[in-house]
Amino acid sequence: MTDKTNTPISVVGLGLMGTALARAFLKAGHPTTVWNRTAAKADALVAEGARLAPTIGDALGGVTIVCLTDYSAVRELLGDAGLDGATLVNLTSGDSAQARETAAWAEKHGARYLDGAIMAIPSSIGTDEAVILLSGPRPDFDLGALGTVSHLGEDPGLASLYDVAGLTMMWSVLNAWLQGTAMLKTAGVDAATYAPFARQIAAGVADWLPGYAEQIDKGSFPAEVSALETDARAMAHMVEESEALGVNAELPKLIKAMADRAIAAGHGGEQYPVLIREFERPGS
Ligand code: FVH
Repeated sequence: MTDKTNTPISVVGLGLMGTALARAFLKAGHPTTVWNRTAAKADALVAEGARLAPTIGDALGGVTIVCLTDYSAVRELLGDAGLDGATLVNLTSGDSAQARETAAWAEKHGARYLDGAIMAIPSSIGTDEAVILLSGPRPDFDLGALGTVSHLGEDPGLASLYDVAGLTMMWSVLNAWLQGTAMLKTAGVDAATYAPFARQIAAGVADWLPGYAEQIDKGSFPAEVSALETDARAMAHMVEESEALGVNAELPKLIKAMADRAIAAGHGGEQYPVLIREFERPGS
């Protein structure tokens, strides 16, 4: 691995995120080159010590971090840039198919290509809380200046898959919290009062994951704590309560419908993670 802070880095795309990435590299002491379609966005970084590449081609000398709106912008920008010999780390958000296609495309043009995903907001870049996922060829350079960096494997689609899986977790948890908040507000309980209780429940559920994951990986779901048919009775309360209170019942109904289908398929005596079948092969 090359020295932590001496690797020359280029950052292409100086939106909110790209600017934070470039600033973190500068702060860590990396010689940092920047390029942006709208050149004025580089001014502050240049004042802080970055070099402005006059053309996109000039930005492709060292390890090049790309952070644009989407993958079509990446292909549009880099299509004519001359990628032979370049090392690209594409931290633009997308899905795994886009990542794999872009990896094949970049490699065909002679570039070494890593895909990546940023699970962080710009203000946390450069701290341990910023999770940066990489996949593709194992890097021989260090991007630790950005935060907690993990290389997930050779498949370039993995970082995007983890990203999407993480977003699914995030929005599902938030929606569940909002559902409970809406219900409690009908009784005059404000969001701030409910939040610590909700947090405790979410943390408790998070503790179940390793045991449930073991059941999924073994494909065996003995009801050690509760059977799915018992859970489904509690789900009915969730639907009925929401409807009676006049709050949105779509999420409770979806949760119950999935459990009902698994029960109808003969899994009512098994434990909750047996529902993985409903996610993998609905109705099986
Ligand atoms: N901001 C965030 O919190 C999230 C956190 C998680 C991951 N994302 C992803 O990061 C990518 C960039 O997001 P961003 O917030 O920096 O986005 P913008 O501030 O809108 O900047 C977009 C940059 O992309 C440039 N750009 C767009 N199209 C083109 C193109 N055809 N050719 C060249 N550059 C292009 C744009 O340039 P300009 O408008 O300033 O000239 C900006 O530099 C994104 O995938 C998030 O999902 C961030």
